[in-house]
Amino acid sequence: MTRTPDQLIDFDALLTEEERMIRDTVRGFCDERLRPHVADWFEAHDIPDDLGPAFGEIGVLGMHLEGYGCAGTSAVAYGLACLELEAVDSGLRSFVSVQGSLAMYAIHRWGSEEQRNHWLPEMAAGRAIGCFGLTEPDFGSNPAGMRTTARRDGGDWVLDGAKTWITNGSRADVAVVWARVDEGYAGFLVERGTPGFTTHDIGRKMSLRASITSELVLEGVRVPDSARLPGATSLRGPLSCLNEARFGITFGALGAARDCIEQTLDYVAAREVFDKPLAAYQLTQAKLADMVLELDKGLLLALQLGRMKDAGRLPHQAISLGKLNSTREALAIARTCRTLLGASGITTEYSPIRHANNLESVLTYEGTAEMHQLIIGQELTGEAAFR
Ligand code: TGC
Ligand code: FAD
Repeated sequence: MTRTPDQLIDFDALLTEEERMIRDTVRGFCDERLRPHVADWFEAHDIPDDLGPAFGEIGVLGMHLEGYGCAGTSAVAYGLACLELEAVDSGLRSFVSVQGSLAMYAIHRWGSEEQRNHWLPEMAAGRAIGCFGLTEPDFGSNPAGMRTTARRDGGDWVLDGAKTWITNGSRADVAVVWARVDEGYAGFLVERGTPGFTTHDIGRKMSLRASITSELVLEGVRVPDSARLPGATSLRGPLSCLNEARFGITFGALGAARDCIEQTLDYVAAREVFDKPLAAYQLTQAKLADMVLELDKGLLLALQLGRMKDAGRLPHQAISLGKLNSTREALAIARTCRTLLGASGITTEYSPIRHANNLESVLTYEGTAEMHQLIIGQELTGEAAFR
């Protein structure tokens, strides 16, 4: 009998020894430090304060970046870490994605040497937390319309506007804030406590409850020119960071799917209906077979994208294929697993409904499924159908 859903395709044989070692280290950390507590964090709509340093200790924060205290692993190894984290909860993978792929990547790619030296080692260790403020109340899918502005005032910049749905916004020591400037768009490092900068957490979430989501308000926030990311002058700045996070999600969402299938395999073996195990019914097996097929296809696509990324030839349109496929299929798998668990599936005693609710956010953030269809559509036809 196959023990894990990816054994049929011998997925491990496609990984290097180092990739398997990193994956197993993260999996061990997840089993010991995260999985026993995650249902409580989800229930409490909160995460512990020491998560950052704990992630820093195992080296997953900015792990695919080079230098400045970062591990410099392959993209595939980073993807596998995301997969293991999201097998626990999408909110925990989000913490790592936002820190490493969005905030740290923005500083690494577009920042000055001084900014890199100041922030990256602290962020890699989880002693400093970052957030990434792109979305605004009226501009989510279309960040080009943003209203947040930064205007020059002597040697300083003055920022006004609001960002919303910002992961870790109120926990962050530094917010990467994207704003409109006379010449286009620019990114700024706004430190917590800067006068005029406030945050408010968004409550009553039914999804990503083991994650903090906040609004950022900027009212006449004055920062020096040294807080501007000097390399970013157009929307390419923030969109290049999204590529990194979307790549991580391509692997990550499949972790949530794997966890749902594993829990469901155990459940259907133990649950007796009409005098025999639920696992022994053809309708159950058809669902299981289809889910494992989608998971394994998703893993092969994710790995191919990872190999292309490590070879330096991954177009952002191909990342859209991965983000769209993994989130859409993982959500379908989580919902199907929920059906197999019957009434038991509606409580957080079992993971599928928590994963399904989380995956609603994952389908939406980092570009909605529709945005990724449009990006792929534009690549195929040459026609931009966004506007
Ligand atoms: P467009 O005119 O196509 O491009 C503007 C400039 O950007 C460049 N570009 C890219 N560069 C790098 N990577 C990409 N993926 C890029 N896509 C475009 C382009 O070459 C151009 O550069 P330049 O220098 O010539 O000016 O832009 P557009 O305004 O038409 O928008 C295109 C569209 C709709 C695809 C884009 O706006 C988009 O992707 N929208 C979705 C927004 C989104 O994904 N937001 C995510 C916010 S962060 C988040 O959700 C975090 S969730 C927490 C977690 O990750 O766990
Ligand atoms: P809208 O853009 O209003 O879209 C609503 C619907 O319209 C969607 O179905 C969309 O696909 C569709 N639509 C939009 N345009 C078109 C079109 N041209 N054609 C057809 N359909 C269209 N943002 C950050 O900047 N940083 C973060 O850290 C962050 N974290 C997040 C955490 C969570 C839990 C969530 C839920 C969101 C987070 N976001 C973050 C915001 C996220 O990126 C946005 O929610 C997302 O980009 C979609 O924007 P919107 O919610 O404004 O939806």
